[in-house]
Amino acid sequence: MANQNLISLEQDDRIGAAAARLSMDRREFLQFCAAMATTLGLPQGADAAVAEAVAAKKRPSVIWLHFQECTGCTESILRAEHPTLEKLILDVISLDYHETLFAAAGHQVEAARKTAMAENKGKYILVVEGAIPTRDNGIYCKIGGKTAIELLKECAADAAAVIAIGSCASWGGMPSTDPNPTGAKGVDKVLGKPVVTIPGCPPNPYNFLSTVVHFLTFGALPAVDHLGRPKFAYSRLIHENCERRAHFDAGRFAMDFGDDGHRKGYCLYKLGCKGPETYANCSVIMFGDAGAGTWPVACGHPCIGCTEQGVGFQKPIHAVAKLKNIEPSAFLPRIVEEKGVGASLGSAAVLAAVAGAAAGAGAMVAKNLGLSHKAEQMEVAKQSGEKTEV
Ligand code: FSX
Ligand code: SF4
Ligand code: F3S
Repeated sequence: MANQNLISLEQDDRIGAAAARLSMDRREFLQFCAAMATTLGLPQGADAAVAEAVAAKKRPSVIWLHFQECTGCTESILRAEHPTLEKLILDVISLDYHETLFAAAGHQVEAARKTAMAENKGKYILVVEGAIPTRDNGIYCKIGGKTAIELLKECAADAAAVIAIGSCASWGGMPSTDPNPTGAKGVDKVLGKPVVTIPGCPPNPYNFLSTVVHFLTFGALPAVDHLGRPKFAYSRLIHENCERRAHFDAGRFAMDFGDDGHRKGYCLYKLGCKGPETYANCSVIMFGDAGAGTWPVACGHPCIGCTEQGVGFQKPIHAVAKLKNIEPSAFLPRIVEEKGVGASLGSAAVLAAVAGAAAGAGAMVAKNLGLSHKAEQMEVAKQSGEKTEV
């Protein structure tokens, strides 16, 4: 059923202004906010609050630190293929310190950080990208003459909230892989208190945006699990929503890269897929939003568990995963779906919102599921008008 509150906002001037800023029309903007509310698992009616919060342009100040990492977190946000995602992120926050994006350098940049911290004392969001080297008093990463440990503690002291973005900042990630020569640790270990973590190497930018939008709308970060991960994004195993799950259940596995099963899109479990022990929403909202259902498993590569502490960068890529629990698939795929036309994240999420479905279910409906090679060939042939044998 249509949400009257949201629809009544369509004529609101603030909505018009926000939509114009983002090069969307009003309806697209409202649909996107509805999708965001759905992804966050908010109750019906909260979509209007999300739209108003984004349109209000309160723009919390964000100080973004970089430590031991590859800058992939930043890249994944800036290279988001959805035409509005990176715009939205840069529109909803005021990015007052970010080493990769700053044109200035040296003392000017340090001054900008200190000014932003002083002017927004107690109100800014501290985003940390990268692990913190702790061995030998942290000398393995220094910025502006300070160790990562010193800088992190200084910036966290007056922050309203701390978000560890990426697996490195969340739990050490790749730099902490054995033998961990620099003593790389996650932000929570160095600060000695829990923080919100958005793991992934790199993390999905949509999860970061949704977390910030939640903060904007409610003045608080979203509910998290025992590892600080927002529940809206990390409460399900990848395996529960995987498009290849029907093959897993039926015992159809790719045994080798390029073999018949691999070509047919069979389950990648026996090639080392860590989906059964990795909590993340990649299989629901996909990744990279390149418009064709892109995420590791859809591309034919097993999930390496990049979000999951103790799995990503720890277990050998092709070792088989531990089956954490065997829940029934959260989504039962249709037998024949058109393959290769996955919806963009925005449109898929909008579908979910419009259908009033559970978060992300729209994305699953919109993309291609458990399709056998033969069925796919038949579908393609049907569309091109060829006759096919059944
Ligand atoms: Fe890189 Fe970020 Fe991986 Fe780490 O993402 S993509 S190494 S999680 O901190 O830059
Ligand atoms: Fe998907 Fe991997 Fe699970 Fe197979 S093992 S269904 S490829 S998540
Ligand atoms: Fe990472 Fe696996 Fe998702 S490798 S991006 S958690 S599918």
